[in-house]
This record gives sequence, C-alpha cells and structure tokens, in this order.
Amino acid sequence: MAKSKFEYVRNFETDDTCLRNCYIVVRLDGRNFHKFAEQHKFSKPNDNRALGLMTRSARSVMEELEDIVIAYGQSDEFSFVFKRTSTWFKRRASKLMTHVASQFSSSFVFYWKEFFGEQPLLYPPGFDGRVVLYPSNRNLRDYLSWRQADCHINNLYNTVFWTLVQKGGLTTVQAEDRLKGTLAAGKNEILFSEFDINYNNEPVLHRKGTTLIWEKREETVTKSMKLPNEEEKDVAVTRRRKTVEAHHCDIIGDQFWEKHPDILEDDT
Ligand code: DGT
Ligand code: MG
Ligand code: MG
Ligand code: MG
Ligand code: MG
Repeated sequence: MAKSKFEYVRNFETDDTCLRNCYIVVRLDGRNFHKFAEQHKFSKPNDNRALGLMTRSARSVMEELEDIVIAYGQSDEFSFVFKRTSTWFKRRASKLMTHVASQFSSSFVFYWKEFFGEQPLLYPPGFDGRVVLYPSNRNLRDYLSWRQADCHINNLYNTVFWTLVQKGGLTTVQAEDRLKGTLAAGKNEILFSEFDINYNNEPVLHRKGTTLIWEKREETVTKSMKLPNEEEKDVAVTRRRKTVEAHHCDIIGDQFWEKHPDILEDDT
C-alpha cells in the first residue's frame, strides 16, 4: 500500500519496549481514594466490600490479559507481574500498563453491584498505573515483600488508630497524638492491654493483603454420553483446569515460594 506523506509522524513515537529477561510489574493505585472511600461510606479501617471488588477486578485482569503470573493487592492498589519471557504487545510498557488499568477500571465498575448491592456508584473511579522492571527473582520478591510490609505497617497503624477512636472514645487528633513515635510493639501493646485485642487474630485478609496466582484444580462435571449400541448415560468426567486462586498469607518468607515453585522462572 502506498504511504501517505503523513506517515513520517509515526517516527515521533517513543520506544518503550521493556528490557528483556526482566519481570514487568504494573502497579495500579486508586485515584484520590481517600475521598472515594469517604463518599461511598467505606467502613474504617477496612471495607471488605471494597477489598472484594478490588480482588474481583484483579482476577478479571489476570483472566483477560496474557502472561500475568502473580498479582498482589492491598488497600486501593494492585500489582501485576508479567512473566519474564512475555512477548505480549512486544513488551511495550504503555500498551501493557494501559490494558491493565482499563481492564481493571471497567471491571471495578462492572462488578460494583456484586459487592455494594443497591448502594450507587456516585462517580467514575480512576486508577493510575506505573511500570517497573525487576531483573532477578530476589528483586521481584523484595518488591512484593515491600508491598506486603506496607500493608502490615498501615493496617497495624489504622487498626490501633480506629480502635482508639471507635472504642476508646478519642478524637482523631488525640488518637494521632497518642500514636506519635510508637513502634510496632507499642501499638500491639495498646491493642492488647487496653482493648483485649491480639493483633495476630485480626483478619488475615487485612493483615496480609491478597495474592492471586494460577493453580490447577480438578473439576468434576457430569456429561451425558452415548456409546454405540448402548443407552445414553451420565458419566462423571474429571478435568484439570487452571484457575485464579486467592491467598491471604505471608509472601515475604520462603514457604509460599517453595509451595508454588512454578510462579518464578529460573534466574540462571
Ligand atoms: P492518590 O493515590 O495519590 O490519588 O490518593 P489516595 O487518596 O488514593 O491515597 P493513597 O492511595 O495513598 O491511600 C489510599 C486511600 O484509600 C486512603 O486514604 C484510605 C483509603 N482506603 C483504601 N482502602 C480503604 C478501606 O478499606 N476503607 C477505608 N475507609 N478507606 C480505604
Ligand atoms: Mg498515592
Ligand atoms: Mg490511591
Ligand atoms: Mg494507595
Ligand atoms: Mg487498535
């Protein structure tokens, strides 16, 4: 086909191909969710409907897009890890990132009712995205550990903060003052000695966030079959199928990775 004289404008596009052999991480974060949570009356510090909707949307991203091997989410954020060898969209960062962000956002709206019932969605939510490349398994694991540590630090703080307010009758300013300079042990101590709460018994979803991975599950379905010269009958057929499964466990230590050796590719 003959090229038009305008074709040259293509050359203004920048090359954003992601470096080979690296894991490609796309992290999304809710835009101004401080306000979004207020307006939609999210419970404090954790709203299980909102967390469920985030996870449902992330599942849709993994099911609809190629090559995502693990996703980790907490609060208003989700990280998606593309396998090292992925050649999806020629590894173009903008393509990968915008597909993740738009699939996630449309799913968030699409599945809203499943989690919030009749409570209306008041305005269209948005999510920002960024791409980060990690060259080694250690770097990738440290990235995911960083996000899970962030989940822990924030959840411990928020749990004590809102307990002081909701059960201790402090104002938000007083609660903030009370927590200034405290370390993790001090926060645990306030919960335990003043409110009889053992932080380790708080819901694991809130303490550890949500990890999504592909797993093979056996699935039994009944099929009606008809063999020649026989009557039609129902037969149980077992199939192995890959599905996205959610875990709320520690991903900082080795145990999770030893249990799921297929997630990471060899470093060598
Ligand atoms: P950004 O990301 O710079 O556009 O601004 P924000 O407001 O989204 O800030 P960010 O992402 O650092 O913090 C997440 C906000 O979302 C934080 O203000 C608390 C809120 N949020 C997230 N999950 C929940 C929840 O389950 N319950 C409530 N009440 N708030 C939540
Ligand atoms: Mg932010
Ligand atoms: Mg945000
Ligand atoms: Mg956030
Ligand atoms: Mg097109």
